Amino acid sequence: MPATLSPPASADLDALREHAHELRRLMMTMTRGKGEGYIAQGLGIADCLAALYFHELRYDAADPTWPDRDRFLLSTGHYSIAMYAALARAGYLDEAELPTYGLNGSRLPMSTFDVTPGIEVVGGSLGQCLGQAVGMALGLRIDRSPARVFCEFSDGELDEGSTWEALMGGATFGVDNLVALVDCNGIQADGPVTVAIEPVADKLRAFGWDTREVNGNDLAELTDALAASREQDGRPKAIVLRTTPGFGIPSIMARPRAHFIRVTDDEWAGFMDELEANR
Ligand SMILES: Cc1ncc(C[n+]2csc(CCOP(=O)(O)OP(=O)(O)O)c2C)c(N)n1
Repeated sequence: MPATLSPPASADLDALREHAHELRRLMMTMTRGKGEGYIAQGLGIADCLAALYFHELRYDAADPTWPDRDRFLLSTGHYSIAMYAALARAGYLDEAELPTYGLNGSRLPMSTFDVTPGIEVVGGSLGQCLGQAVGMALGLRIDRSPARVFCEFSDGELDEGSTWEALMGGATFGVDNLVALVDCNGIQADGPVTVAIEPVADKLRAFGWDTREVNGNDLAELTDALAASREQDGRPKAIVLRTTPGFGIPSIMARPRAHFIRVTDDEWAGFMDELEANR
Protein backbone atom coordinates (compact mmCIF):
# COMPACT_ATOMS: atom_id res chain seq x y z
CA MET A 1 0.00 0.00 0.00
CA PRO A 2 1.24 3.50 -0.74
CA ALA A 3 2.39 5.68 2.15
CA THR A 4 -0.19 8.30 1.27
CA LEU A 5 -2.90 8.25 -1.37
CA SER A 6 -3.20 12.01 -1.64
CA PRO A 7 -1.51 14.84 0.23
CA PRO A 8 -3.37 15.97 3.36
CA ALA A 9 -5.22 19.24 2.91
CA SER A 10 -3.07 21.13 5.39
CA ALA A 11 0.53 20.58 6.35
CA ASP A 12 1.72 19.81 9.88
CA LEU A 13 4.51 22.39 9.88
CA ASP A 14 5.95 21.42 13.27
CA ALA A 15 6.26 17.81 12.13
CA LEU A 16 7.88 18.92 8.86
CA ARG A 17 10.37 21.12 10.74
CA GLU A 18 11.34 18.11 12.80
CA HIS A 19 11.78 16.03 9.63
CA ALA A 20 13.95 18.75 8.06
CA HIS A 21 16.09 18.92 11.18
CA GLU A 22 16.51 15.16 11.16
CA LEU A 23 17.51 15.23 7.50
CA ARG A 24 20.22 17.76 8.35
CA ARG A 25 21.39 15.65 11.26
CA LEU A 26 21.58 12.54 9.05
CA MET A 27 23.55 14.47 6.42
CA MET A 28 26.07 15.51 9.02
CA THR A 29 26.35 11.88 10.14
CA MET A 30 27.22 10.91 6.57
CA THR A 31 29.75 13.71 6.37
CA ARG A 32 31.55 12.35 9.39
CA GLY A 33 32.16 9.01 7.65
CA LYS A 34 33.53 10.51 4.47
CA GLY A 35 35.03 13.70 5.94
CA GLU A 36 33.78 15.76 3.02
CA GLY A 37 30.78 16.35 0.82
CA TYR A 38 28.35 18.71 -0.88
CA ILE A 39 26.95 19.62 2.48
CA ALA A 40 25.96 23.24 1.97
CA GLN A 41 23.60 22.43 -0.91
CA GLY A 42 22.16 19.49 1.01
CA LEU A 43 21.43 21.61 4.08
CA GLY A 44 19.83 24.20 1.78
CA ILE A 45 17.46 21.77 0.05
CA ALA A 46 16.50 19.85 3.23
CA ASP A 47 13.26 21.79 3.81
CA CYS A 48 12.09 21.14 0.26
CA LEU A 49 12.81 17.41 0.61
CA ALA A 50 10.98 17.32 3.94
CA ALA A 51 7.95 19.01 2.38
CA LEU A 52 8.02 16.55 -0.51
CA TYR A 53 8.71 13.24 1.23
CA PHE A 54 6.67 13.86 4.37
CA HIS A 55 3.76 15.78 2.91
CA GLU A 56 3.33 16.09 -0.85
CA LEU A 57 4.59 12.94 -2.57
CA ARG A 58 2.65 9.69 -2.91
CA TYR A 59 4.99 6.71 -2.68
CA ASP A 60 5.47 3.32 -1.12
CA ALA A 61 8.99 2.87 0.26
CA ALA A 62 8.45 -0.89 0.43
CA ASP A 63 7.70 -0.92 -3.30
CA PRO A 64 9.98 1.69 -4.92
CA THR A 65 8.65 0.94 -8.41
CA TRP A 66 4.93 1.11 -7.51
CA PRO A 67 3.54 2.29 -10.89
CA ASP A 68 1.31 5.06 -9.49
CA ARG A 69 4.04 6.62 -7.35
CA ASP A 70 4.89 10.26 -7.80
CA ARG A 71 8.37 10.52 -9.29
CA PHE A 72 10.96 12.79 -7.69
CA LEU A 73 13.91 13.43 -9.99
CA LEU A 74 17.04 14.97 -8.50
CA SER A 75 18.94 16.59 -11.34
CA THR A 76 21.85 17.81 -9.23
CA GLY A 77 23.33 14.38 -8.56
CA HIS A 78 25.91 15.93 -6.27
CA TYR A 79 23.11 16.83 -3.81
CA SER A 80 22.87 13.07 -3.19
CA ILE A 81 23.71 13.45 0.49
CA ALA A 82 20.34 15.17 1.02
CA MET A 83 18.52 12.54 -1.04
CA TYR A 84 19.98 9.64 0.94
CA ALA A 85 18.93 11.32 4.19
CA ALA A 86 15.38 11.73 2.85
CA LEU A 87 15.27 8.18 1.46
CA ALA A 88 16.42 6.77 4.79
CA ARG A 89 13.89 8.75 6.79
CA ALA A 90 11.16 7.81 4.29
CA GLY A 91 11.99 4.11 4.70
CA TYR A 92 13.73 3.31 1.41
CA LEU A 93 17.10 2.86 3.12
CA ASP A 94 18.30 1.69 6.49
CA GLU A 95 19.90 4.54 8.44
CA ALA A 96 22.77 2.17 9.29
CA GLU A 97 23.83 2.30 5.62
CA LEU A 98 24.22 6.09 5.56
CA PRO A 99 27.81 6.24 6.87
CA THR A 100 28.91 4.39 3.69
CA TYR A 101 28.18 7.60 1.74
CA GLY A 102 30.87 8.09 -0.90
CA LEU A 103 32.91 5.04 0.08
CA ASN A 104 34.09 2.47 -2.48
CA GLY A 105 31.43 -0.16 -3.14
CA SER A 106 28.68 1.82 -1.42
CA ARG A 107 25.12 2.00 -2.80
CA LEU A 108 25.29 5.68 -1.83
CA PRO A 109 27.76 7.27 -4.25
CA MET A 110 28.63 10.97 -4.02
CA SER A 111 26.67 11.59 -7.20
CA THR A 112 23.39 9.72 -7.64
CA PHE A 113 23.41 6.50 -9.63
CA ASP A 114 20.91 3.74 -10.39
CA VAL A 115 22.04 1.51 -7.51
CA THR A 116 20.00 3.21 -4.79
CA PRO A 117 16.35 2.32 -4.02
CA GLY A 118 14.18 5.40 -4.59
CA ILE A 119 16.55 7.09 -7.06
CA GLU A 120 14.61 7.47 -10.31
CA VAL A 121 17.34 8.70 -12.68
CA VAL A 122 21.11 8.90 -12.82
CA GLY A 123 21.93 12.49 -11.94
CA GLY A 124 25.04 14.58 -12.13
CA SER A 125 25.36 15.32 -15.82
CA LEU A 126 23.81 18.70 -15.28
CA GLY A 127 21.13 20.00 -17.64
CA GLN A 128 19.77 16.56 -18.59
CA CYS A 129 17.05 15.91 -16.06
CA LEU A 130 14.26 18.33 -16.91
CA GLY A 131 14.02 16.88 -20.43
CA GLN A 132 13.64 13.42 -18.94
CA ALA A 133 11.01 14.75 -16.55
CA VAL A 134 8.98 16.23 -19.42
CA GLY A 135 9.06 12.89 -21.25
CA MET A 136 8.14 11.02 -18.10
CA ALA A 137 5.21 13.34 -17.36
CA LEU A 138 3.98 13.01 -20.93
CA GLY A 139 4.24 9.21 -20.79
CA LEU A 140 2.34 9.08 -17.50
CA ARG A 141 -0.38 11.28 -18.94
CA ILE A 142 -0.71 9.08 -22.03
CA ASP A 143 -1.03 6.09 -19.68
CA ARG A 144 -3.74 8.00 -17.73
CA SER A 145 -1.68 7.62 -14.56
CA PRO A 146 -2.55 9.76 -11.53
CA ALA A 147 1.17 10.09 -10.76
CA ARG A 148 2.97 13.42 -10.92
CA VAL A 149 6.60 14.18 -11.65
CA PHE A 150 8.66 16.55 -9.49
CA CYS A 151 12.01 17.60 -10.93
CA GLU A 152 14.60 19.51 -8.93
CA PHE A 153 17.30 21.37 -10.80
CA SER A 154 19.71 24.19 -9.96
CA ASP A 155 20.39 27.78 -10.87
CA GLY A 156 23.62 26.52 -12.44
CA GLU A 157 21.56 24.45 -14.86
CA LEU A 158 19.87 27.61 -16.07
CA ASP A 159 23.20 28.26 -17.83
CA GLU A 160 22.48 25.26 -20.07
CA GLY A 161 20.46 25.42 -23.28
CA SER A 162 19.06 21.93 -22.73
CA THR A 163 17.17 23.23 -19.70
CA TRP A 164 15.48 25.95 -21.76
CA GLU A 165 14.65 23.45 -24.51
CA ALA A 166 12.99 21.25 -21.88
CA LEU A 167 11.10 24.26 -20.53
CA MET A 168 9.73 24.93 -24.01
CA GLY A 169 8.89 21.24 -24.40
CA GLY A 170 7.00 21.18 -21.10
CA ALA A 171 4.86 24.15 -22.15
CA THR A 172 4.33 22.73 -25.66
CA PHE A 173 3.00 19.45 -24.27
CA GLY A 174 1.08 21.14 -21.44
CA VAL A 175 2.29 18.66 -18.85
CA ASP A 176 0.44 19.96 -15.80
CA ASN A 177 1.45 16.77 -13.95
CA LEU A 178 5.03 18.12 -13.81
CA VAL A 179 6.43 20.39 -11.09
CA ALA A 180 9.88 21.91 -11.58
CA LEU A 181 11.68 22.84 -8.38
CA VAL A 182 14.44 25.31 -9.22
CA ASP A 183 17.03 25.50 -6.46
CA CYS A 184 18.32 29.05 -6.69
CA ASN A 185 20.95 28.94 -3.97
CA GLY A 186 23.08 31.62 -5.60
CA ILE A 187 26.24 29.51 -5.92
CA GLN A 188 27.97 27.48 -8.60
CA ALA A 189 31.20 25.52 -8.50
CA ASP A 190 33.56 28.52 -8.29
CA GLY A 191 31.48 30.91 -6.20
CA PRO A 192 28.43 33.11 -6.74
CA VAL A 193 26.24 32.79 -9.85
CA THR A 194 27.52 35.35 -12.36
CA VAL A 195 25.55 34.44 -15.50
CA ALA A 196 22.53 36.72 -16.04
CA ILE A 197 19.86 34.15 -15.21
CA GLU A 198 17.55 36.59 -13.38
CA PRO A 199 14.68 37.26 -13.20
CA VAL A 200 14.20 33.51 -13.08
CA ALA A 201 10.48 33.45 -12.20
CA ASP A 202 9.57 35.97 -14.92
CA LYS A 203 11.52 33.97 -17.48
CA LEU A 204 9.77 30.74 -16.53
CA ARG A 205 6.38 32.51 -16.78
CA ALA A 206 7.34 33.82 -20.21
CA PHE A 207 8.13 30.22 -21.20
CA GLY A 208 4.57 29.21 -20.29
CA TRP A 209 5.06 27.73 -16.82
CA ASP A 210 2.68 28.42 -13.94
CA THR A 211 5.35 29.79 -11.61
CA ARG A 212 5.68 30.60 -7.93
CA GLU A 213 8.67 31.89 -6.01
CA VAL A 214 9.27 31.05 -2.36
CA ASN A 215 11.80 31.16 0.42
CA GLY A 216 12.99 27.56 0.01
CA ASN A 217 13.82 27.35 3.71
CA ASP A 218 10.31 28.31 4.83
CA LEU A 219 8.09 25.25 5.14
CA ALA A 220 4.84 27.23 5.17
CA GLU A 221 5.72 28.89 1.87
CA LEU A 222 6.93 25.61 0.42
CA THR A 223 3.82 23.61 1.31
CA ASP A 224 1.52 26.39 0.06
CA ALA A 225 3.32 26.48 -3.28
CA LEU A 226 3.22 22.68 -3.56
CA ALA A 227 -0.52 22.70 -2.82
CA ALA A 228 -1.06 25.30 -5.55
CA SER A 229 0.95 23.15 -7.97
CA ARG A 230 -1.74 20.44 -7.82
CA GLU A 231 -3.99 22.49 -10.11
CA GLN A 232 -4.53 20.73 -13.45
CA ASP A 233 -4.91 23.64 -15.87
CA GLY A 234 -2.83 22.53 -18.83
CA ARG A 235 0.32 24.38 -17.71
CA PRO A 236 3.46 22.84 -16.25
CA LYS A 237 4.26 24.13 -12.76
CA ALA A 238 7.46 25.70 -11.47
CA ILE A 239 8.51 26.70 -7.98
CA VAL A 240 11.58 28.90 -7.70
CA LEU A 241 13.24 28.07 -4.38
CA ARG A 242 15.42 30.75 -2.86
CA THR A 243 17.53 28.58 -0.60
CA THR A 244 20.50 29.41 1.62
CA PRO A 245 23.50 27.08 1.31
CA GLY A 246 24.37 25.63 4.71
CA PHE A 247 20.97 26.51 6.20
CA GLY A 248 20.85 25.46 9.86
CA ILE A 249 24.60 25.77 10.46
CA PRO A 250 25.55 29.47 10.57
CA SER A 251 29.29 29.02 10.13
CA ILE A 252 28.66 27.12 6.87
CA MET A 253 26.08 29.72 5.80
CA ALA A 254 28.75 32.39 6.28
CA ARG A 255 31.24 30.75 3.91
CA PRO A 256 31.62 32.60 0.60
CA ARG A 257 32.80 29.39 -1.10
CA ALA A 258 30.73 26.42 -0.01
CA HIS A 259 30.48 24.21 -3.10
CA PHE A 260 32.45 21.31 -1.60
CA ILE A 261 33.39 21.15 2.07
CA ARG A 262 35.97 19.11 3.93
CA VAL A 263 35.28 18.64 7.63
CA THR A 264 37.75 17.74 10.36
CA ASP A 265 36.51 15.95 13.49
CA ASP A 266 36.75 19.17 15.54
CA GLU A 267 34.81 21.15 12.94
CA TRP A 268 32.23 18.39 12.79
CA ALA A 269 31.55 18.59 16.52
CA GLY A 270 31.16 22.37 16.25
CA PHE A 271 28.78 22.05 13.29
CA MET A 272 26.64 19.58 15.23
CA ASP A 273 26.45 21.98 18.18
CA GLU A 274 25.35 24.77 15.85
CA LEU A 275 22.74 22.53 14.23
CA GLU A 276 21.23 21.61 17.61
CA ALA A 277 21.31 25.25 18.77
CA ASN A 278 19.37 26.30 15.65
CA ARG A 279 16.65 23.67 15.63
C1 LIG B 1 27.19 19.01 -17.72
C2 LIG B 1 28.04 19.22 -16.50
N1 LIG B 1 28.99 20.18 -16.51
C3 LIG B 1 29.78 20.36 -15.43
C4 LIG B 1 29.62 19.61 -14.31
C5 LIG B 1 30.56 19.78 -13.12
N2 LIG B 1 29.85 20.38 -11.97
C6 LIG B 1 29.48 19.64 -10.92
S1 LIG B 1 28.66 20.52 -9.74
C7 LIG B 1 28.84 21.95 -10.61
C8 LIG B 1 28.30 23.24 -10.05
C9 LIG B 1 27.06 23.65 -10.68
O1 LIG B 1 26.38 24.65 -9.95
P1 LIG B 1 24.93 24.37 -9.46
O2 LIG B 1 24.34 23.35 -10.36
O3 LIG B 1 24.25 25.66 -9.31
O4 LIG B 1 25.11 23.62 -8.09
P2 LIG B 1 25.59 24.13 -6.65
O5 LIG B 1 26.46 25.32 -6.81
O6 LIG B 1 24.37 24.49 -5.90
O7 LIG B 1 26.29 22.96 -6.10
C10 LIG B 1 29.52 21.71 -11.82
C11 LIG B 1 29.84 22.73 -12.82
C12 LIG B 1 28.62 18.62 -14.32
N3 LIG B 1 28.38 17.84 -13.26
N4 LIG B 1 27.84 18.46 -15.42
